[in-house]
Amino acid sequence: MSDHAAAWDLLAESMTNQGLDVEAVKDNIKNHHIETPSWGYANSGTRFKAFPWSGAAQTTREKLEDAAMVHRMTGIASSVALHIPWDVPEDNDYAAVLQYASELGIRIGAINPNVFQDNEYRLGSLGNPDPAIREQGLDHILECCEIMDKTGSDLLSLWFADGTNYAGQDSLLARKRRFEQGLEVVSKHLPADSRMLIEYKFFEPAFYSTDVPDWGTAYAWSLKLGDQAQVLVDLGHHAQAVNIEQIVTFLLDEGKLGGFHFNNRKYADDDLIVGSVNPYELFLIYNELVAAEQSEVEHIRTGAANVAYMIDQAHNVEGKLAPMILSVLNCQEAYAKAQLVPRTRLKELQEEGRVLESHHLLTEVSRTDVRPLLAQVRTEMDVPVDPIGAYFASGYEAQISEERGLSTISGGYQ
Ligand code: PSV
Ligand code: MN
Repeated sequence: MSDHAAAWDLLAESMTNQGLDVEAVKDNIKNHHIETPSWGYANSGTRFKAFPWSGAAQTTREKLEDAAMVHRMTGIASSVALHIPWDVPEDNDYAAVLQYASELGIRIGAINPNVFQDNEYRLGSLGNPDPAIREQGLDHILECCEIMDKTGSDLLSLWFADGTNYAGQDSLLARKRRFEQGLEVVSKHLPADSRMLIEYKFFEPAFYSTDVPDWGTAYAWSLKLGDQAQVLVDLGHHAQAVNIEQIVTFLLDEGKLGGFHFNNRKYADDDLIVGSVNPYELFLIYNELVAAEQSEVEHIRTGAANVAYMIDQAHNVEGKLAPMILSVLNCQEAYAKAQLVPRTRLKELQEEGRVLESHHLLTEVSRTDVRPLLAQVRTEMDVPVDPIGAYFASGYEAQISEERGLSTISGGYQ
């Protein structure tokens, strides 16, 4: 018996002894999909320097090929988010993009408008004091709604760089109202059965005020805008020490958690590999999500089933595909651990006010070595047991490096 099989037998036995349905746990892990971002496969950098990476994708076709490779290695990354205009195809031929994605065995996920990189947006997009610039931003977002139709996407991810740098620069009230007007127009143009996810960020690039600074603002607007509007939680967009899992739970109960942009950070919006700095926080977030999936309350279960799990990272010095694969795997590992939480026992301890024991129960689960479980799941899914090792052994990195070479073209962020 291989080491993996022996370790799996032991773990499966202990899971059964704890009353867990082993087959259901494996099925849940197999069905937990993580979307990757097209911009994560291209060159990117900081405001100091974008170091070119040999083989980094330069075209949308190449980004799709890379996303498909990540999917082949992991089996759970079958969709890729597009960023417009970075991913506008030649002759606007979205049918060709769709066709190529389907040949590669993947599909198009969220559509991300870009209302922050044109010179006109110096003072913002939907919050801009100039109505003509607001119109320009709005037109672009409405065009993205059409692109959703053309690509079969049911998610519009909205992130705004809008804000002000100096007190007195603009009226905070006027900016709030301009945003509300713009977002309302967007909500009326959404394709049927699609959702708009409002992303918040408390700082940067504006330094004095940010127009969508926090989940409260995104939540308040999504309430006003109706059922198709929800909140997008990007892990890098909070002040230090903010309890993200608590935000997640609140939004789930209110039916307003639309999705995630996973990444990790040490100081700010650093775009690091998911779980690389704080895997415990990632586990705690997943613990709330899995609790919601298993909730007795129907609307919480439905809301949890519709959460869009996406990665938002632009890797600058560590390569492109391997860190993306690692991020997907780290999400999967946190999800797997959260499946193992004995929820009935935890609830009993909580209700009896047994603080130390409830905390200890949760932390013990977070320390479980789920690698034999994941190895078993991957074997059953017919994907590599060691996806990172398999990626390096596949020759793909050398192949794209040779075919694509070293380019200074950035797929988005410079
Ligand atoms: C900028 O902070 C950002 O990383 C946001 O998180 C967006 O989601 C992403 O860029 C794509 O525009
Ligand atoms: Mn984001």
